Parts: sequence; C-alpha cells; structure tokens
Amino acid sequence: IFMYTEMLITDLDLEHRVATKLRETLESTVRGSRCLVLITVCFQVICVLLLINNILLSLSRKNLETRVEYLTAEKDQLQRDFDSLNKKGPVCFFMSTELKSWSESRQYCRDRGADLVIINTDEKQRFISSLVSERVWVGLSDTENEGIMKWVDNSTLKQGFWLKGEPNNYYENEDCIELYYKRDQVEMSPLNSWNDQPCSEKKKGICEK
Ligand SMILES: [Ca+2]
Ligand SMILES: [Ca+2]
Repeated sequence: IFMYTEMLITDLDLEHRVATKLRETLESTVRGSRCLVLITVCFQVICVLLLINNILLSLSRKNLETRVEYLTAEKDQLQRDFDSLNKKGPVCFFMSTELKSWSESRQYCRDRGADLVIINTDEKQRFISSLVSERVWVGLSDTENEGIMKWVDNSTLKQGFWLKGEPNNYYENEDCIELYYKRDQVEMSPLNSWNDQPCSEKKKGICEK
C-alpha cells in the first residue's frame, strides 16, 4: 500500500508538472500572438504614413514645378520687355528712398535729373511692376482737371492699367496715381495695378531718367 501510494503521488506530481508546462506554453503562445498582431498593426500604420507622405511629396513637387514654370515664363517675358525698352534708348529707373507725398516724390526725382515714371506700354507696365514690392507713386495725376489724367510731361493718358473699380476718386479726394501690385496674390495682375489716392499719402515713387 505504501509503494502504491508513493507511485500515485509521483504520477500526480508528474501530471501537475505537465499541466503547468502546458499552461506556460499556452500563455507564451498567446503572448507571442499578441506581439505578432501588434507588430502587424504597427507595420500597417507605418505603410499608411509612408503612403500619405509620398502623396504629399508628390503634390508639393507638382506645385513647385508649376511655380518654376510660371517664374521662368515671367522671367523670359521681363527679359523681352527689358530688351524692348532698351531699343528705344538707354533707360534708368530708380525708386525714392523715403516715404513722401506725390509732389515731394516728384521733387525727389527732379532733384536727381529725373521725373516720376511715365508708363505708356504693356512692356513698360510689366517691367515697372516687376521692380516694386510696395505701393509707389507714378507720374500720373488728375490734379488740374478732375477725371482728366495727365502725365508729368503734360501728355494725356491714353492707355490705363487700372485695378478693378479704379480710378474712383474716393471722397472726391483722389488725384494722384499709385502702382499697387502684389505678385504673390494670384488675383492681381501686373497689367491691372493702378489706383488713385489722396496726393498727400506718403509712399515711395518710381523715378525715370
Ligand atoms: Ca481724381
Ligand atoms: Ca482710388
């Protein structure tokens, strides 16, 4: 009986150890499976992020290519404008360095043997627009007779490059003309950038010699 009992205990112990081992193996397998699922999910997330990144890069590259094409075309057009202007004789344009009224800006130019710029062709308008990055006076006004625009050489305006709705002689107090072109605003065009303003407004002027 004693021997039989000892054998039974040994068998029970063996069964217990086998059961423990089986449970540990099962738990380890479950942990492994969870790990595998987690790795798969991480991998899928990384794939999605890479895909999004590739799409964004592709869009960004397309935008850059369009911008480069636009700037190249603009540069070629400006070179043609510059060559065309130079055919009519050497030209010199410069901007005043201080903010002044229209009359003071004109005087600034005259003190340097020049006058406020006269713009009478598309190429000159485009070229002057390419030089400026702020609102500037040009040599046009209707100070003498309201509605009759005259250049500083006393010639009458033939072709205007007005912003939409201008000149509006706002508050019946706008007689001097500024060029207002922002090239980063797509709705603005270098051929539509003039506005009448009160002559006392302070801004720089474009001189032509
Ligand atoms: Ca006016
Ligand atoms: Ca105006």
